Amino acid sequence: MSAKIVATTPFPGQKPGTSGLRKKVKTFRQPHYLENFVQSLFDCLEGFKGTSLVVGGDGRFFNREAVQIILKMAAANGFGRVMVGQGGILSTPAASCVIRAHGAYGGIVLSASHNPGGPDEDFGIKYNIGNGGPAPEKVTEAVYARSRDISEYRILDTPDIDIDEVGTATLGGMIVQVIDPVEDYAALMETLFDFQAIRAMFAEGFRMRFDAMSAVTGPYAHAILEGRLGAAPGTVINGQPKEDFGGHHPDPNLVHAHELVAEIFGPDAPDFGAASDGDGDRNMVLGRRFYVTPSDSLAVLAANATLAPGYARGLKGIARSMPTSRAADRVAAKLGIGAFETPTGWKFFGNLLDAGLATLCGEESFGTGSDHVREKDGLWAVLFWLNVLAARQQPVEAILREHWSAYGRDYYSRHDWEAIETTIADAMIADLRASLPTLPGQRFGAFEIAAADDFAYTDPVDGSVTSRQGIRILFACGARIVMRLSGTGTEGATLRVYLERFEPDPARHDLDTQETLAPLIAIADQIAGIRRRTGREVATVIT
Ligand code: VG1
Ligand code: CO
Repeated sequence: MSAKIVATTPFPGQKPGTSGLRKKVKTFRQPHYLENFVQSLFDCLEGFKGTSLVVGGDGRFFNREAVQIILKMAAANGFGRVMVGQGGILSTPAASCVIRAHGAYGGIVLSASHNPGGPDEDFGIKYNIGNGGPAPEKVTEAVYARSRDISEYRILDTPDIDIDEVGTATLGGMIVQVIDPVEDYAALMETLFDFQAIRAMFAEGFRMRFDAMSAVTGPYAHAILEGRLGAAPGTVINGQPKEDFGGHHPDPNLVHAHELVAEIFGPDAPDFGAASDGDGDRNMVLGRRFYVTPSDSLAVLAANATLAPGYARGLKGIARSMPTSRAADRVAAKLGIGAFETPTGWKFFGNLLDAGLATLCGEESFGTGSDHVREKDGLWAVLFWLNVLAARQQPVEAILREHWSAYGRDYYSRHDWEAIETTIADAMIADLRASLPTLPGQRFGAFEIAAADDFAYTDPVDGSVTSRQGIRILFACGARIVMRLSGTGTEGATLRVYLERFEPDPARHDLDTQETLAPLIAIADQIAGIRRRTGREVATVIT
């Protein structure tokens, strides 16, 4: 068994986005394509000979083939050991957990997250560093640069290895350890949350539904919710990972998690509902006939954090991505702890977590997490909510209403305009940027623009600056519009419009969200010319 050196030519356009490299499966299956990326990555890493690498993915189509390629390339490049999830499965947060628990050099996660899977759909690959978090920009930029002048890669010339049985084998000089993908993760969760109280709540008849969306969290949810916590069998739906996610978008929002949403807003609704995305790092949380916005979820968990044993000593700080509503900031202010505003993408939280500046982090895009790993973590958020519910013995809705009474409510919505022609989207953002100086002072009915900018972030730990992270339009009344282009789409461009309006008065906490935000929706359209430029009338997805 010998390492083969294969001559190759670079592929253009392998630029990784906010979460690694995402392309159509067809693109990934071109000869040498995946290999080029993996070799470019290994070429940019130093001192990994003999160390461990963690590998796993969300189980989507091409996951298994990709795992085999990576195993053979890791062996040919000199890794000492690869820890791979059984069947090639590891959720993103579990991969982060395994990297940290075993002191691995880093990890490769195969996923395109919420993007659909299947032979004609999406695939993705991302690299996580030794702290368990997504590779920082300087690494992804280096990999991209390397992929543009790569001329050869190393791979072992050997048959595929069995990854379906837990155990250890060798591949060339490298050890392949097939691990239970749930074990380390479940053990970590038990240290953070009051499993006994949650178990008692289920025993008393508390009902929940968890929609794994035929993606990676199925095995985790079955083992933890129905197994360790004793939730009734059937609590987990769509719990079997499928290569095409059953033909759905594994995106836990009101649009895509329709089966769960129908039940939670239906006649015999359970007490609590939740869903997770393709790779298990996102979460949607629902009470009986009640939707919790991700921004509110972060704020409520922060305000109630000390109810969970893992956070009983309090929080160091709270970080949120820029487009996330400012609900969490008010909790941080009340707790007297730091509040951080970062660009979209979990990698920007890494330094804050490592430096002990923040404990909880969240994104409006259904991502919540903490310093227990270095990724957002869907099931963690669900368990955190269960812990809060078990401790407070109140319905989700009552908890939210009390929270709004104490802190005010942020009406919030995101409108996604998907698959816009790239040239149109780019021109729209360029024109918006150019118009920024003219915006302050402009009036639209009762709404006057107080400030407008293109968000730039200076990392408080390493001083690095990330600019052009989204157009922010702030109104004198405190309302806000944010517009930015998605970095994770695989088809054309996606414009994301984030709308937000603060309402301190509890007598006005029962309004319809879209109606309340309607003036802002109209202003965003007027300023950016969305309908005129796209020729469309409504956003593709509204959450
Ligand atoms: C989206 C979300 C962002 C998230 C990113 C990765 O990015 O808006 O908040 O961090 O997806 O999420 P964008 O650039 O398309 O807006 V995922 O679940 O990879 O897991
Ligand atoms: Co995800």
